[in-house]
Amino acid sequence: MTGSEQDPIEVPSTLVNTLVKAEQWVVMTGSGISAESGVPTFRDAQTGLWAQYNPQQLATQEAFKNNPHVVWQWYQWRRELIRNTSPNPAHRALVELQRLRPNLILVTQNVDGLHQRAGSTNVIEFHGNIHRNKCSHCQKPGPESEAAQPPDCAQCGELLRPNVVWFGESIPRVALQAAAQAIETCDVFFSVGTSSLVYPAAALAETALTRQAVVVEINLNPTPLSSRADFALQGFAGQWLPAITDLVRAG
Ligand code: BV8
Repeated sequence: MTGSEQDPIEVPSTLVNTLVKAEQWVVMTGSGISAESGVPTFRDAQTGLWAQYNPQQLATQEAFKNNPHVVWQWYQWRRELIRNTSPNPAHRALVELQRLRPNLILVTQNVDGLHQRAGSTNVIEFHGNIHRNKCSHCQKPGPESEAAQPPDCAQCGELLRPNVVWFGESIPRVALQAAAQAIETCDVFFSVGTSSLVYPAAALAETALTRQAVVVEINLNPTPLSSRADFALQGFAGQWLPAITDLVRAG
């Protein structure tokens, strides 16, 4: 089910007044914003062959070291699934919001690249991008590959791996700094479609709460952020974001 199939929603007027005035926006998204495109969220039960695996166990250096072929094939399966999806109204609303608010900074935990496919620019990819590869040893970028097994690095001969941030790995410094800098000065911080359980991404909202920003959460379900956010909008990102965009445009 998607946002467009739902009853109409009402954006709180106090939030509308804030958003019409807010110039510096930071929007942080999680896998919930891609759910309406058909990309399973990170904690959705995996399907078929992958039902027996927990993503948190697969998305690690140890899993790749012990079982590179299984981990690689999991990513090939996800890449193929993502290639067969399209951006949804939530992604497209963020493109329009970035047109209306050119200072809007979009930080995503998602690796699917759907924000860029929708037309968002300067996307901060906090956890990397599933469509890119790098060497598991020398870290040099590697070409995309349809291969069923991880290809060898042209530079050092070790195995290529997806260029995503695995659990236990540091967030790319440039992404971390850009996100932190954007939050320092933002008027409004949106947390969209994330369970706010994965750190340090979840800490971004916590930092925004300690600054002058108005914090807005959009999520189907309550999260650890919901009770602390200034506005906790429960429901589909594909419904709330287009409604908010219409009101800002009418501003
Ligand atoms: C690190 C890429 C330091 C891979 C991913 C405190 C500080 C620092 C680290 C930690 C810490 N505590 C614990 C840690 C360790 C760990 C962590 O956070 N563990 C958690 C599970 C407790 N963090 C790390 O390891 C990070 N690294 O800190 O390094 C370090 C360095 C060296 C040595 C030691 C430490 C790295 C974390 C990055 C992991 N990589 N992705 C891949 O994709 O294969 S994370 C993965 O989770 C995805 O990127 C995903 O986006 C992200 C977050 O999950 P969500 O997006 O929130 O998805 P989820 O399914 O949970 O929720 C979806 C939500 O959407 C739900 O709430 C649902 O209700 C909602 N929803 C669904 N549909 C809709 C919707 N909402 C609106 N509309 C809808 N239609």
